Amino acid sequence: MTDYQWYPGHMTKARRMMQEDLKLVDLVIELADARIPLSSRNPDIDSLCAGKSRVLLLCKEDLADPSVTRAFCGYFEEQGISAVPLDARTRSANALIKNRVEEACRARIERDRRRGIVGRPLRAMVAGIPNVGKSTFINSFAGKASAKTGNKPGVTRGRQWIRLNKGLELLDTPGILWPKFEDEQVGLRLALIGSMNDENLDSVELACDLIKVLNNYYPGVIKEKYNITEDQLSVFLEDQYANEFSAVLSAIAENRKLIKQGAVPDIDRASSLLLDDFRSGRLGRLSLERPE
Ligand SMILES: Nc1nc2c(ncn2[C@@H]2O[C@H](COP(=O)(O)OP(=O)(O)O)[C@@H](O)[C@H]2O)c(=O)[nH]1
Ligand SMILES: [Mg+2]
Repeated sequence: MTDYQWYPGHMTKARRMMQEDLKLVDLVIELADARIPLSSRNPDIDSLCAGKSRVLLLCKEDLADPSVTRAFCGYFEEQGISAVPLDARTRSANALIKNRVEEACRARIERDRRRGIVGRPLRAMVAGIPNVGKSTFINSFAGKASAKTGNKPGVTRGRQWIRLNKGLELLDTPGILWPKFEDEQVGLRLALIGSMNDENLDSVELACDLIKVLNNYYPGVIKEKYNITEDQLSVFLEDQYANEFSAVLSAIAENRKLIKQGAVPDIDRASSLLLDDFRSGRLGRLSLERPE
């Protein structure tokens, strides 16, 4: 979880650091989450990166619905954005990404050639919202433990370049971007994938929202995984803010033997279990958005 709160001051600072680093690079490698490729993109990325080449990586594709990810790649392609899905923990997409980087920078390479400039490497930086996989990707792409992984923002900012080959250098510190806040649904999806600070969230409420979202896109998943009956689910969906709001959570608690003193189903633990099962892929590869 990120423990970083995006107060206006933090956003101003993040924007300033991004703008400084952008002066140094030809290309931005933008990271989004494959499960929510729209909600996990920074709202100002287009204006921030105006005039820069760009490649979009859809991280955590191992957790996302493959057919939805394919649809999103087509959707971005139509907008002239080259998108590559990947599991950032592995190196399997490295060659493809290097190709896309060179494609995206072809105009600059040509211009250098016309002007007789030789040996100037392309310079790139990685950017994205917290927890999207920036450090993990830099490690895999650079092929050594050159960037810290983990969830603590605010690591010292020195400008160091990682030389990937003769033609390509990567800024070792990624640009940390703020997410979209205006749209409530966007905030909910970010919370569901675990990219908001859980301490400020009501896990029972969040788990109820997850059940609703999943029921919309993947009817059957919750029922099958936790042996929930159609009745329990429909009572929940019809009456979620009344007394029976926790019918499904109670059933999950009973199914998983999460029982409090007095034989009461522990819906707090059931909520955490459900969220955790979803985030770690134990409910399957599921996407929470579709192309618009
Ligand atoms: N399953 C999966 N987990 C990933 C992937 N990329 C990153 N992670 C995990 O997501 C968490 C956040 O990654 P990190 O690289 O620290 O994100 P950053 O805040 O953008 O630098 C870590 O626990 C990573 O192991 C991916 O492609 N698939
Ligand atoms: Mg990081």
